[in-house]
Amino acid sequence: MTLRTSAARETAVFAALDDFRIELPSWGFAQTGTRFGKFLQPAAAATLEEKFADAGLVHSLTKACPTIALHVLWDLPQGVANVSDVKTLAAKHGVAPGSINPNLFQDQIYKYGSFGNPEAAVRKAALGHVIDSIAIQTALKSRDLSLWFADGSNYPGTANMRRRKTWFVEGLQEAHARLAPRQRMLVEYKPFEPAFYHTDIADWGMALLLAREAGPQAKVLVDTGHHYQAQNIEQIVAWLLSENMLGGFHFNDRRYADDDLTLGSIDPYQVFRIFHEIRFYEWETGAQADIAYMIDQSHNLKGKIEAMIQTAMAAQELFAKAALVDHAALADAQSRTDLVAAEELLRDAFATDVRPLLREWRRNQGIREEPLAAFRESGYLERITRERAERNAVAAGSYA
Ligand SMILES: [Mn+2]
Repeated sequence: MTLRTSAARETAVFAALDDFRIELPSWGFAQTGTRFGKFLQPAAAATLEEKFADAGLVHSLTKACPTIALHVLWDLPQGVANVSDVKTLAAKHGVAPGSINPNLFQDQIYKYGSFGNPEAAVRKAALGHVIDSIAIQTALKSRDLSLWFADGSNYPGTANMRRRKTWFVEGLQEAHARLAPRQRMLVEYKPFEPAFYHTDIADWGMALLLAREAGPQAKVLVDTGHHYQAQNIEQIVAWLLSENMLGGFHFNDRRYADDDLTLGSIDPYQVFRIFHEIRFYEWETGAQADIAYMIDQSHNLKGKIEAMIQTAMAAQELFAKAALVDHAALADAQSRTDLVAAEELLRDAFATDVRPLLREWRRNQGIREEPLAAFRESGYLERITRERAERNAVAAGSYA
């Protein structure tokens, strides 16, 4: 059984939704594709203003996405010189700058790695870019610096994995020393791709060790697409929570590898189980988990804005379902090892249709009950298609 009365369910879901925010990625609105090619969309955003406008629209329709993650190379190519543009756009479009993402994989110098590169000059250049990114983070009052490293190697014997670990510790410590007191540094892991023999930060254990070595403001970032098949992601979440080392998420779904599919499209129960572990931790400890929920998806086939609205709605639904678990009953069933009763508490919450409560919550926020329908009726897509189509037909550009 879930929480017993409908009043209790409504209170739990509304409180959960009031607190739940998920960050949009600027690159999710741009022309992106697979490593085989891109299918260009006439309405895709090419400028920073267009990314802010699209993100602002998603937030206005969902009231769940007040921030946008920025990618330094793609969004602030002139570094801190672009900060005033970002502030102007944020005010104009009603979305604040969120996490700052340095780019340590696209420049030619990173062919053999960034923080793990055997050449000291490249390691220094990579650190310089991270320090510049922290300056942007400070100027924009962003809380999180989000670090993902593509570093790795393709063939056995070609990289000194131990030396590279040491270089990573050195680089992360130097970057951490530049953080202001309230800023955080999030360390993301991924088992393979683009490197196919070894990756320097391949799993949560490596990310945890490096974050600990870096300093107290470094935490681990869990990208749901960055695990081997069958890995128990909610257990990783539970362990990181118990170590106070879970800093944030990059949400996406997948069927095979890092597929960047819409959150919950393949395995919604997986996302529910992650949210459940967070909420159960908070109930048991009385602590508020300090987690940045972020989306890391780029859609090659779906319309980009629609896919983001769908993602925000899926996240809200699954978070709301997790809020329906009766924690006291669960703790009791676990202590009595009543396996079926314990499992059924999760299954019942997951099976509950929370969409009527979500519609009511949206009415209370003064927005339309059905954000996807509201988007289709808004005429926004038709307008930006007219405005952007001609330019987008000729510009294939960089990744984002
Ligand atoms: Mn990611």
